[in-house]
Order: sequence, then structure tokens, then C-alpha cells
Amino acid sequence: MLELDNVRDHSALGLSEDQLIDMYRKMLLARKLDERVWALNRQGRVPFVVSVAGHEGTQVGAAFALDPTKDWSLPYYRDVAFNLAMGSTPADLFLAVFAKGTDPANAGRQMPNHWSEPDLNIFSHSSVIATQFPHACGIAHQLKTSGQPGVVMVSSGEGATSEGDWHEAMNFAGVHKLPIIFLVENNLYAISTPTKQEVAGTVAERAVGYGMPGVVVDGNDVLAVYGVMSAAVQRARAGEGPSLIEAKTYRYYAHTSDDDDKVYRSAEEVELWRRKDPILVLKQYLVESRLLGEELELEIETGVTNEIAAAVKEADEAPEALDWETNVYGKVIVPNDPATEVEPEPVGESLNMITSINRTLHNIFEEYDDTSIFGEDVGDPKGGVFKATVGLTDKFGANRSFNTPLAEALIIGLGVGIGAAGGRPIAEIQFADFIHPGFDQILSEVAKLRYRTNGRWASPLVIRTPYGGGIHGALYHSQSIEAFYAHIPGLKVVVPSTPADAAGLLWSAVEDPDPVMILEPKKLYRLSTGPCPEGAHRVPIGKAALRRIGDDLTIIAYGTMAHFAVEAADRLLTEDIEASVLDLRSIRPLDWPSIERAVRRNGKVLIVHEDTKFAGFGAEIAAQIVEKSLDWLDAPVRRYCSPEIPTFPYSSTLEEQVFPSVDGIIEEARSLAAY
Ligand SMILES: Cc1ncc(C[n+]2csc(CCOP(=O)(O)OP(=O)(O)O)c2C)c(N)n1
Repeated sequence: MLELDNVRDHSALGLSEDQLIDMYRKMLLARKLDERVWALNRQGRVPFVVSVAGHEGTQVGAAFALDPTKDWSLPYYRDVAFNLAMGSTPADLFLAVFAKGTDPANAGRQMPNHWSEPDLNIFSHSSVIATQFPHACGIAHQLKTSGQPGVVMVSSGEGATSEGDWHEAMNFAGVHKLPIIFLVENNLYAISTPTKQEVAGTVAERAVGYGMPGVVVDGNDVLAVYGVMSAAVQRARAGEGPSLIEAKTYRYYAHTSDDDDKVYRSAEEVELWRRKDPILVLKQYLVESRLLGEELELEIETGVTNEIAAAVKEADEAPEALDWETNVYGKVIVPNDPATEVEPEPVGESLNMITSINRTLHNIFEEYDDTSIFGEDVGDPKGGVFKATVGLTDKFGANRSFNTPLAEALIIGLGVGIGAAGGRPIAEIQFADFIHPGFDQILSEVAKLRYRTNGRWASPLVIRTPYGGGIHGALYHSQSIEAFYAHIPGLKVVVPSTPADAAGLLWSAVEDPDPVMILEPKKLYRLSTGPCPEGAHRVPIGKAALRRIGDDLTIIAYGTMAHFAVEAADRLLTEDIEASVLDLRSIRPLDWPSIERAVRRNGKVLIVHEDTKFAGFGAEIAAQIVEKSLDWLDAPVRRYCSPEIPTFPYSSTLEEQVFPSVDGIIEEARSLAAY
């Protein structure tokens, strides 16, 4: 257990007099900086303030227990003093306050107080409460499994401990005994909601359920926080696992400049806490210990004031942010090489798609020892519910192929952290239908990380997930999810239809610096067989494959429907209808040149997908054709999709009626050819 004896003697805590004075200086710096930002806000020069005032003791006490040369931290928006104590400069902070292009954290793209400093191992965060916790787990897991010495500190307010991501991360950290410290700065309110409406019992008590110690500490006493934090860091360094620290503190101003705190708390309450001001508490200790006289106090105050004035000036004079465009992707793919010939058959042993994926994962793991794969039932002996990962744990160890708890937000967020700490993560989501608890992590974190930090951090995460219907999977094991994810800038989305493409796209995804979602049509896992090249075989992301060439119409499809379209095209030949089949393979980025070439060839396009029609991905293809190639069309663009029902029913007789079929494609193609 963590000792909470509230040591009030700095030398007993191992702190030198200089360190103690430095703590005081950092706390004062944060407070004065805060006051200056409020003043700028009143002058109308900065639109938004998140105040630290009141939290300085907690934050400086925590930071002093960490070593930024090896430890990692994931501070939250209120952690001004923490960041200053870790080594960020006031100028860095004011550049963010003024949203300048040289703001090192966000380049003017996020609101202020969204910290990021790779040189200090401070990881970026978004505005979404609690998404940082799975990232902390990923970083800690990567540090631990790659033998790096650091520990991870992740902080939040007490309100954040109601979010699912917090609980999923606490659970994973406890299960894996990760070197993490969860620091909760309990200032009694989540905006206006008092703690008793957020938490039954106390925050610290929540730790018990996750197999870690939880302690409460006076957050206004910097020495007490430092003591508890140091013990937690020591515990983590010794391999004994995570800790939860609940630091009781208070914020003196409203939640942000947009909040009016008078409606939910009294002036008397604020005044009561003002008397326990962490800066006063430390000052009193310093004076009583004869470490701070009037002269030194004045010197510190003057130094802090000058430092802030210089920082404001520097930030004020810095160039405005102009670049809104770059760093959406690390590797921008602009398809420019249209498919004109039928894609040649690869050479190699004939395999089905699932065997090809499994063999490819083994090959990738051999090639790159920084790869890891994780998800529900992924580890051996099961090796995944579809057996895609069989043998990886046995061969490469449980650090690289492991089961996670049933927690999709955690699985995706873990990948963000593993990638940040230098790993090459592959997340498996057991079924695409169950990816939605992780949607926020994909949308808000995975896809935006590079953009929001202007390229200082990235998420090279591969997300593999079996998807689609036609296998009696019913409403919750059949869904098409591509339209949701194709809509997200920052993400790449691919859908293979052959075993060789499943292998080749996987290789390319793992080597790509950007997040790539691979939607594996599970109907094809065993249905689709074909030759697969040995070893590294790469299929470029953003490149469609022409499967058949014909002059009467073009069928554009992907996944299972591309497989069906090839069969349909072959059967249509008996009716003297020649259809081109363009298998998109990548839906973001989209191989527009190949689509355009196909439209020009025969002027008739049939788009086929399993998903429903309304706002499905086919709508995007059709819109682009109409926008850019209308003059080449000889007939309206057609779409053949499933009807507007919430996915395929379980009963065979029902599913057969609604699952797009080869016969259905033939019928649509025949009608279009005759137009
Ligand atoms: C997922 C999510 N829900 C709601 C919000 C809006 N919001 C921003 S801060 C906040 C309160 C957070 O309170 P707490 O975690 O206690 O931290 P504090 O601000 O008190 O330091 C809320 C509800 C958000 N940013 N993200």
C-alpha cells in the first residue's frame, strides 16, 4: 500500500532546499500566468480561459516526483502548473493562448490547455473527457514490454472518473500491473455537478475494484502530494503496478471563462478554500523553515513577473497561424495511375482468406519486432474467434499477441498509446458490429492526433475487423460500417476481396504511417480462395483492381460484392453482356482515376454494396461521378444495395431475400446494359 503519513519535512522526502524554492517558484509562476490570461481575456484578446488557480499544489507536487527524461505524462486541460514544472515554458503556453502557428502543442488548431511536448514525453490530448486513459495504458504497456524504464502519470478531474474510458483503463492497468499513476484532482465540481452526484463513495475507493491502491491526499499541500506521488512512482518503477491518487483541492475561478460559478457555489465556500491556498501553505512552511525571507520572495516575484511579460511579448509577436491544411495524413496518397488492364493473378500457394491473413501476420511479426496485436480472444490458445491470430502468442510471446478485456474503447485507445511510445500496433475488433464503443477513440483520437499536433504525434494504428453479412449473423454480426468510417479525414479504410489482397493490404497498412482500418469480409474468410505470394507482398493503399473488362457497363464494388460481381460478369457473358468489374479495395483514399477511366470506357455504372443505400458509400461514388464525369455517362448511375432495414435478419429465408446476390447484380446489370 502507499504510505500516507503526510510527511511535512522536505528533507525526509528527499527534497533539497533548492528544489523546495523551485516548487514555490513554479507554483507562483502558474498562478501569475493564470492571472495574466484572465486579464487578457477581459481585454478581449483571448477568447477562452481554463484556470489552474487553486490546483498548483497538486500539480507541482506530482510533477516533481517524475523524471521527464524517462517518464511519460498525460496531463489534462487544467494542468498549467504541472506542465511548467515538467519543463514547458511560459512562452509555449502563451503561444497556445494566442493560438499562434508556432504553438508547439497544437499549432493553433486546438483550444489552449491541450498539452503536448514530445521532447518531455508529454502526450497530446483532445477535449474529450477521459479518452487519454487508454492511451496512458498503451504507453505504459509499450514501456513495460519493451524494457524501457519510465512510468506514466495520467491526470483528470474527478468528473472524468465517471467515464467508461477511465474504468476500462483502470481495469487494464490493474490486470497488467502497469507502471501508471492515475492522479485525480478532485476540486469538488465537474463544471457545476458536485462530486456526490458523480461518485458513490469516494474516488479513491474505486481503486479497490481494479486491484490497485487508492489514497486521498490534501492536494493543497505540495509536500504531501509529492510524498504520495513519489511512493506511487517508486511502486510503479519496482514493477508493483498502478496506483490511484485522489488529491482534494479546489479551483478559485469558474470552470472556464464561459462558466458562471456563482449559480452553483457560494462566495463563502470559495473564501474558505482561499484560506487553504496551496501557495500560502508552502510559503508558510518556507518562512517557518527560514528558507524564504522578504528579499528572496521579492526576487522570485519579480523574476516570475518579468518572465511572464517576456513570454506574452514573444507570443504576441509570433506569426499568426495560417496552415490549416497539412498533417491530416503522414503519407498523402493521391491515386494517379488508373487501372487499365485486368489485375494479374498473383503467383503462390492457394489459400483461403483467413489462412492468408494468419500467415501474413506471422510474416509481419518476423519482419518487424515492434509489432503487436491485441483484442478479445486474440491470444493463444484461441487465436481469435476466426483464428486469424492463431500461433502468434506461442511463437512471439504474450507481450506481442495478447487478450484484452472486453472493452473496445480501451482496445483502440491502447493502440494510440502503443503507437505513441514507438510500437507498431494492430488492434483486432472481434466483429465490426461491436466497434462502436470504440468509435470515439477512432474519430476523436486516432484520426485527429496527427492533425491536432501538426505532425508532432501520429497514430500508425492498424484496426482489423471482420465485417459484413451473408453468414446468418443477423442484426449484430452482419453490419456494414464503412460509410461511418470513410467519412473521417485522417483515417484510411480498405476492404479486400481476395486472399492475396487481404495479405497485401495488411502489409501496406502495417508499414503506413497513418491509421488504417481493414474491413475483412467474413463471408469471404473461407469462401474466397486463391494464390498468395510468399513473404512480403504489398498491395498499394488507394489502388483499385480491374477484375474484368467489358464495354457494356462497369460494376463498381468492394469486399464480398466485388467477389459476387466477378461471378456476375462471367455469367453475363453468356448473354453477350460484357461488364467491367472495378474492385475498389480502398475506399479512403478512393482511386478516382480508375473510376473515371471505367466511366469513360462504357458510360454506364452500377455500384454494388451490402450496406443500405441511403447515405451509403455508393452515394459518394455516384456524387463524384456526377460532379466530375457527367458528360461521359450514357445512363443514370445505378446502385444495388440492401433494403432500408436495420441489417440482415437471422432466418435464412429472410436473409436470402435481402442480402445482395449474384442474381441480383445480373438483373441490375442486364437492365442497365439495355438502357
Ligand atoms: C466526453 C465529454 N463530455 C462532456 C464534456 C464537456 N466537459 C468539459 S469539462 C467537463 C467537466 C469535467 O470535470 P472534471 O473531470 O471534474 O474536471 P475539472 O474541470 O473540474 O478539473 C465537462 C462535462 C467533454 N469535454 N467531454
